[in-house]
Amino acid sequence: MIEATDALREAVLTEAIAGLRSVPKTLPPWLFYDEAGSALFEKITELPEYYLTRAERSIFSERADEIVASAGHPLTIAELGSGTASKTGLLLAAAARRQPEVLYQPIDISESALDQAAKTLPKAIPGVVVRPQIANYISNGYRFIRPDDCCVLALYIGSSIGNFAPEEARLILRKLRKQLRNMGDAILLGVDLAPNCDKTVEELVAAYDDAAGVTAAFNKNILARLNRELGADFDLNAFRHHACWNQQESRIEMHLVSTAAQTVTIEGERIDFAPGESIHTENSYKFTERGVLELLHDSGYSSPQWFEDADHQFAVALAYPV
Ligand code: AVI
Repeated sequence: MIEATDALREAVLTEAIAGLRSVPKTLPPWLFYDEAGSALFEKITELPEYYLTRAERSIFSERADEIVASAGHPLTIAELGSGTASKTGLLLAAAARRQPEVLYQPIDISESALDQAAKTLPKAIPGVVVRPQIANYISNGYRFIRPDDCCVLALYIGSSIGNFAPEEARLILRKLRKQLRNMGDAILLGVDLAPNCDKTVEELVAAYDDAAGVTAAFNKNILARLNRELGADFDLNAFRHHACWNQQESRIEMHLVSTAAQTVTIEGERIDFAPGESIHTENSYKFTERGVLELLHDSGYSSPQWFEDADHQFAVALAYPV
């Protein structure tokens, strides 16, 4: 068993037991992202099947100047759930071409990811100053800094919004809206597109069920984490990774399916599984342009400017508070 802080261990235990007792069984996707899971997610972003990261990066490579020029001036760039901010450099470089200094405010729960961003970005892009905030943007408050009355461009990219149900997504966007002023501020939202003439359901499912099994390992890491941190006794070989497209909800679902009748024990709590019973671990919602427009309108933003990659796989929407 490895040591986690008491508060984190308590949160993992409470949410795991509640999810595994519910019908159908669930586990919350934030449990994916311990050190091992974050490393597996980085690997996912480089897989041939996982087109999302490459498609979004290609939009920024081609349109960063246009995106930044459409936002107010001078600009400070803030980012929710920035991680290591690997794609953000393209937008920061575009802003640094228009003004001598750009303040970048990444907000994330991972201190190590923020440290890496703070170390690498100013060296790579002269003029960029990084002011990280360690916060969980879902449950904690956060505040953007406005040096010299700069306009704020708030990034919520990487399809992160897709991991939340529509009502939660609206709450996240409304909370962000409260930080923005009406003049010159903007949000840049990255969304993965629903199947269309250029994207089949099979391609979409493959992005969540790759041939090398990295996504399967990422999904099973949630059980491995419960074994490591809570001393649970999940047999990882007795669960199968399953990814499927739910057309009605317009989302990819990830599940861990029990391959046998079995009982797992966590902190003295016995959880029974029937053969074929699943634990629902993640939803990844996919959007149409109309769906994004409605989500933004409902959350207090204008109709967006819309940027897609050349293969119509991914989009970023630039919208203003109304
Ligand atoms: C972080 N998030 C946007 C990823 C996604 O595509 O929904 C998480 C992920 N799950 C499986 N593969 C990647």
